[in-house]
Formats: sequence, C-alpha cells, structure tokens
Amino acid sequence: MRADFHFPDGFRLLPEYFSRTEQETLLSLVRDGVKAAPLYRPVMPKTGQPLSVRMSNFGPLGWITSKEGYRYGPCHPVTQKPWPELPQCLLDLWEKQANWPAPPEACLINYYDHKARLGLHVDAGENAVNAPIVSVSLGDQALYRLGGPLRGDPTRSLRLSSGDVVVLGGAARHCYHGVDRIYPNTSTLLPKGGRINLTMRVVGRNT
Ligand code: MD3
Ligand code: FE
Repeated sequence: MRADFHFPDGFRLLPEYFSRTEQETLLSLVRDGVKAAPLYRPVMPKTGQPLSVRMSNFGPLGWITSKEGYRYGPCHPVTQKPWPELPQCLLDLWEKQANWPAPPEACLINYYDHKARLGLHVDAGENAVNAPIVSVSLGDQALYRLGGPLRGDPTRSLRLSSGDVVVLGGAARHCYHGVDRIYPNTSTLLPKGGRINLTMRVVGRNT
C-alpha cells in the first residue's frame, strides 16, 4: 500500500464484469472485426518508431497514429475501408456503465503480445474531454499503472484480468496511465496468449 496515492475521482474497476461465455462472445466479435480491419502496428508521430501494441478499431471513428501525428479517422490506414461497426454488446456496456448522454464513436482495439508495453500517457486526442472512457480486458493479465494529472505524480499499479471493465470518468479521465507488462499464461481465453483491450471513447464536440 502506498500512502501517497488516492484513486482519482471517477476511476471504477469492475472485476470480472463479463463471464467466460461473454468473453468468448466478445473475442469472436473482435476476430470478425480484425478480419475486416486487420491489426496494424502504429508508429510514433515524428520519429516513426513502431509501437509494440498492435491496433485496429470499431465504430464510425478510429484512433490512428502515424508519422504525421495522432488523429481520429473514419477509415483503416492500410485498407482505407471504414472501420467495422461497434458491436451492440459493447454499446450496451457503455449504456449501462458510462453514465453519459452520447454513445461512443470509437472503440480502439489494442493487442499485446507477451513483450508489448504501453508507455505512460494521457488520452488527449478527443474533443469530448469530459466524456468517460470505458475499457474491457480480455486474455492474459496486465500490470496496469495509473498516476495523476502530472507526469511526475505518484502512481499505483494494479493487475487487470480477463473480463475486467474499467470506467474512467471525472478526474481519472485526465490521468497518466500505461501498461508495464503482460503476464504470460495467466488466461486460457486466447489460444496463442496475449491480451486484448477494447477502449470506447466519445470523440466529437463536447456540447
Ligand atoms: C486512464 N489502453 O488505448 S485501457 C489506450 O490496457 C490505453 O490497452 C490501455 O491506455 C490498455 O489509450 C489502458 C484503460 C484506460 C484507458 C484510458 C484512460 C485507462 C485510462 C484514460 C485516462 C486514464
Ligand atoms: Fe490511454
């Protein structure tokens, strides 16, 4: 226990929100999605350094990063086709848990193999800065790190497991976070191992 860390207001962890059967359904929806919109390896703006996480999206808009910068766009950067529709069961999760009047426009699909990491960052590409973010973890456990609004703020680590849902509203929405490691062989959901994270966001103007 760290005495100097308080979970930011608006952070909610819903452990094992989805049953094994529901996780299998979600996984098959992700499989269908990435058949139409293959996972690709994004690169960092300016440097062109590849990220270790592979990505795709569901929904009218998808989060894209390239040498030119970060943006939301309607089409897959490689196939140029529109992103697949956001599955209804994810929209239902949003409806029940987000407590927000508008639906999400983007659902980022992150795939982590055992070596993938996601450095500490703040999600800041959305105009709807106050809308919550709802995320679902599938597959192997991840060591997730949550800090405060400033890069140097104290952080706290927690393990996210398959079926867990995290809702980031309020102050938590503006906090630094990242994924420090994936624990191999901690779930049997993905036959080849690894972890999938689904992150729903409202993109558009906040009015
Ligand atoms: C906390 N993904 O895609 S999801 C991301 O596990 C991202 O793939 C991580 O961070 C993952 O941007 C974490 C949970 C999450 C998403 C957005 C947040 C936590 C957040 C925004 C603010 C604070
Ligand atoms: Fe993030």
